[in-house]
Amino acid sequence: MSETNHLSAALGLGRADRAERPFASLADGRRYSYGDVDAVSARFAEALRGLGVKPGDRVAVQVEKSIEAVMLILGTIRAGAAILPLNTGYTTAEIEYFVGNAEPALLVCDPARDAALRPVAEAAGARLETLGVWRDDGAAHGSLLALLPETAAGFAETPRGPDDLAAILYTSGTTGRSKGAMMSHENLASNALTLKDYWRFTADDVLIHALPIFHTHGLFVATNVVLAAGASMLFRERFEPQSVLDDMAAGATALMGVPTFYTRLLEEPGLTRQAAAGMRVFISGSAPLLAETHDRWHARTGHAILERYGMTETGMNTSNPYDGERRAGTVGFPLPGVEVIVTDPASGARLPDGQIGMLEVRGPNVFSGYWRMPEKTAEELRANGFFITGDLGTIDARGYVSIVGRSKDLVISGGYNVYPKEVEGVIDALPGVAESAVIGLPHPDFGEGVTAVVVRADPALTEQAVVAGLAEALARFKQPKRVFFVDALPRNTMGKVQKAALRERYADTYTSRAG
Ligand code: MCA
Ligand code: AMP
Repeated sequence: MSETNHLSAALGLGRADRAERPFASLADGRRYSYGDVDAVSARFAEALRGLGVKPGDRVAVQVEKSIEAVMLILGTIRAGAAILPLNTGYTTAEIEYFVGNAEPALLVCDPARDAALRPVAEAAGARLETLGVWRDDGAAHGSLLALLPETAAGFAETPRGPDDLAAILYTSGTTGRSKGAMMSHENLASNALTLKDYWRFTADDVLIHALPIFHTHGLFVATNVVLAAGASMLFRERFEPQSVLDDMAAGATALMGVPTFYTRLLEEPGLTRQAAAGMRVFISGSAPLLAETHDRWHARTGHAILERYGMTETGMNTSNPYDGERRAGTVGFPLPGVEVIVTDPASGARLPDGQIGMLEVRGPNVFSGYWRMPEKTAEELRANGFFITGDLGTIDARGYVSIVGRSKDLVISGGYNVYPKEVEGVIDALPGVAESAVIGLPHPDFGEGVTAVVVRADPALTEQAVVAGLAEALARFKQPKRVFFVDALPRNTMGKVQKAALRERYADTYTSRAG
């Protein structure tokens, strides 16, 4: 039995020697030191214990981004439970599935969602608490803050070993329902420490944190790298280009973002070489960064964006180098300790460098399986430890990995994954729809725009009616930006819908219009 809490120790929580150092600075003027992080997250851990949350239990959280939410997440880890973060865009129907599947001991939501989610929690046998913010400007505090003990003096973390469950992250699938990727303490700890070193984060760094904290990028990359380095962050509730420019002027050294951050910043006249002069590194991931964006950024700021590649199931796999050439259109080298190979998608046989095939990854970052879905786990995680990513790529003679496509039917919109199969299922169930195909089309802002092509059973069905019909079932970012009607979907001789033909036909839907 482990004596320490593995992830907490890797992130340096409870380390007395840095208690005075700054951790987070908020837009409303509040500041948190590392001593505050230790004290407040310990109080959250004690509150969870008081609510009966036991080691190994799941704590599901759907709350707006706040520093209180960060403390709750850290407190969950320190109490030995597993965190289950949920996108704030998910509808009640979507949450119902996750909570039913993961059976958390506790569901924490925004005060405004209490009425909608209480029946969901009750049906799953979970307790429900609400989490607001600590400000006294009329903002709701919620029930959980009132349960925190005044202090957590003498707090002892629940010991957890490297293989113990730290988090469950749901990712949709190309078939069937969403799968909960089980991340261990070592998965998260190893990745945070590796990235801190690879990207040279130190206690002097100041990260602009403008990503959501319910996915890997904002939580296990951005926040954990800051913690592991003892660095600090300018913690922003959402991404706003002007606020990023202000933060760059106010002493920030690093930014992590999805490509949409960079394309939106490029629209700002204030983005200049001078504005970026204090910055050490700009990092991009979660979706492909166009080489054109990389080049424009370099020309405007003098900085080469550092692109990396990851997945929910694996954390980060590859990264362009800190020193050395950051090659546009590539995702760099396998991270230390991570193996990346290219295999024949049909046979699984390893392919020589230079050929295009399935990217497979193995390392301490790779998850242990999908929650209660052993068959799905066996389909994607080989017995030899390699995870079949569903991304098609190649490795060049110098070792740079490039992603050239996906074998999985997936759309990535503004860094959020949307699985066409899930959207098609909901559209097909609408009255007046015969069948549908959902595709991703080039989109100037989101990279890919979710688009539906529908065959009507009722000729009077409108685009507005289709989108309105999805509101209860699907988060906004999954809903099609446009719906087109056709008499029949193009199919090949096997009867399979030819999505490539549809993508070609509607290719300039978003790019030919302004914005
Ligand atoms: C917002 N909308 C979107 C998206 N975001 N639609 C499609 N895709 C999106 N990503 C909708 C809004 O609901 C709104 O709809 C309309 O688009 C305009 O919203 P806007 O105010 O422009 O959006 P925003 O709030 O500024 O958000 C855009 C964003 C955000 C900043 C790019 O989507 C974002 O923070 N994305 C980051 C996602 C992320 O962290 N991914 C990492 C996953 P309407 O007005 O019609 O209601 S982790 C991962 O992928 C792996 C592990 C990895 O490698 O990192
Ligand atoms: P998620 O399921 O949200 O973890 O998304 C993971 C997927 O995002 C990967 O399988 C890739 O398809 C994609 N992805 C992440 N980073 C990059 C990148 N730098 N370039 C291209 N695709 C990426």
